[in-house]
Amino acid sequence: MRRRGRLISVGMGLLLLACGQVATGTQFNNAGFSRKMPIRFAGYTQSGTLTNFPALVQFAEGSNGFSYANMGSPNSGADLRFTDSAGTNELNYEIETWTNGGTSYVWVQVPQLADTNTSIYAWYGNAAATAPAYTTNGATWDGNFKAVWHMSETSGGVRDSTINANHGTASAGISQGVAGMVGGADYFNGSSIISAAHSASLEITGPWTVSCWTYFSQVPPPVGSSGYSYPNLIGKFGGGGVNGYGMFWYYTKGLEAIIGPGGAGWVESPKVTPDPTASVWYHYQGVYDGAKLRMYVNGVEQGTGTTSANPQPTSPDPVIMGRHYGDGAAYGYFKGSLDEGRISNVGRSPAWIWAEWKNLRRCRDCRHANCRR
Ligand SMILES: [Ca+2]
Repeated sequence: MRRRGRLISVGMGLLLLACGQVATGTQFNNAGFSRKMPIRFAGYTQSGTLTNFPALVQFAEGSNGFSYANMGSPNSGADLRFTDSAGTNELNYEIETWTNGGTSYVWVQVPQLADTNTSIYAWYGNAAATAPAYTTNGATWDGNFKAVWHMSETSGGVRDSTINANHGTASAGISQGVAGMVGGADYFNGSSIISAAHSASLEITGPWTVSCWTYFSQVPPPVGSSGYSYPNLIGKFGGGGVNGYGMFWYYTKGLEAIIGPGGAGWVESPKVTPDPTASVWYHYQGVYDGAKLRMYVNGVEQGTGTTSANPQPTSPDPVIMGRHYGDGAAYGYFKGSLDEGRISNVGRSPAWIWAEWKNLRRCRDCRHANCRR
């Protein structure tokens, strides 16, 4: 039982964003949790409520009264819990990286991100608490997410955090765990790829959104033996390359979102303008809402979209990151780093796209949880 008077509230008014159907978690029992910290998403200035939005929350020693020493499991974060602003509805979360004494990155499923007053609570300080199943079973990512690759591994596979288990395989030449936007990222050396095998969950033949943070080491990307370069950032193409969806560097044109509607050539979004600057992180989102194909850079739409048709099936071809659909040696590879790759089977709203960019951008700029910018 919780002893009255023992619960300590720490941190006031964190300005993080700073860093369908609403998911309903279990009723939270705060017995045994000695700390309670409010987190306010004051940076969300768009109109429109975002449902089940996975928000990045940072924890850092000394920020807003937070100390790892006050946790029951400071080495793992196993006693971390989140609730809605009422303190009753427990929220799904996933730890991307946890560093006792350093900065830790946690994705929290916020039921409704509505305005600058949206807030949640973090709870901790319970040595008896163990990590709930939802922290590792994909529950933080609702059914619209078909793949989420955090790319923080330092070796082995590239894990998909969703329930779909679309795990990626890194070829030789991928350096895992390099500096990224959130925790680690993957570096592509100009002759390497990450691929994720075909699955039913990735066979999208309607609206979609593909996103990633991208750091080009070379612009335009290095050419292949043909003298051209056409590497995917993230793309799933099949049918000889004329079916599918993704974001792609189209030689002489630049970075675009592309749909293969089958047989009639690709449909291309307006290109990214201007071309990216090398050695800078950008957030790219390719979005098809069932009518128009659009490209966003750092939350801003490029042009006004292109009328498109649905992507056609790509089975049995995989998702490919970093290379042309069929032949990297001839048509080139991406050289640089990718972080936080995502595929969804909905066309995300402009407010959602903006919030995904702003949330990470602000966390990266702040580097600590009590940033006031
Ligand atoms: Ca990452």
